[in-house]
Amino acid sequence: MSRRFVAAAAQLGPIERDEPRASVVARLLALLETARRRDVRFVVFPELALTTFFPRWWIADEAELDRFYERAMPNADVAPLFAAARAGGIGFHLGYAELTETAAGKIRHNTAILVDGEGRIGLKYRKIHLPGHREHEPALPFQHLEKRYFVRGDLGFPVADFMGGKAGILICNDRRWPEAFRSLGLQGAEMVAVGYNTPQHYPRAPEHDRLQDFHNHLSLQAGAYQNGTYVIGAAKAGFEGGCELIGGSCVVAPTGEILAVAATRGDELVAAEVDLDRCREIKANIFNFALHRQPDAYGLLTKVG
Ligand code: CDT
Repeated sequence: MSRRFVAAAAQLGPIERDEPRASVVARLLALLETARRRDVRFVVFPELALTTFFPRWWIADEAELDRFYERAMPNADVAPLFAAARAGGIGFHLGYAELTETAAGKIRHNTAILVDGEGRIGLKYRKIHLPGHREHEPALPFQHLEKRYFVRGDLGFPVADFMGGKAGILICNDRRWPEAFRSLGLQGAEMVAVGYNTPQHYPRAPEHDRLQDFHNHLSLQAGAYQNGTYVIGAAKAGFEGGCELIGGSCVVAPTGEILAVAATRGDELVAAEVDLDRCREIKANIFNFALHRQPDAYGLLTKVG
């Protein structure tokens, strides 16, 4: 498989709380069709791409909460997406809420997968850095209940052989943590898919509202450069459920340069050519880990407590 191809972030505009899966999947299919016409081989959909960003609400009714989760992947709702991707030979990344029934009860994860051009799931990741809070905080203009609605991912930070190279996944808040990117970089990641839902307004530090787009690109660009990897960041954007989400979906080169960036906060395909061999420019030079890293001096990084 050629290591040179066009990759894209498939940014999504708002998904409202009652928007049916069929309608969301139709939007994903429209973006995939645009990708096919533009000869894109890999498409990154956002975090929790099948539903609204439901952690912004306190949901006391368990049946209502369960509605936002997938119990199997693929399933009947997303089958058309898998079929279209297979027909077009297009790989994709998809974020979704995952519910697993066990003898001990329900386990909930914020999950994302890579699916290859033949419709096979090649990698699964469960979000490790879950931001926000566990309890209802009615004084806030909106909630961020990821700590309540998900448990920490239990799959580590895996990479997989994918699209002729090595690929990994981070989910939203993970991108702000250099350790998460470095965990993928240490395994040779050449392409990292990052879906995100990031509010423009941060109620605990509103003075940072104006910096949200900057911090997004700062994190994605630093992660790309410091690990010599392409990064494809895909936002859920716009006014969703009364909350404004940033856009800025982009494709970042291993040099840290943004190759393409969204111009809207709606459904938009943001595409750029990727040449995985360009990762060597960084991996063999300034961030040649074998030559220059000093892990025995980094003990503090993994010290617990
Ligand atoms: N989805 C997600 O992880 N969003 C967070 C918001 C942080 S504010 C609680 C982010 O890091 O973008």
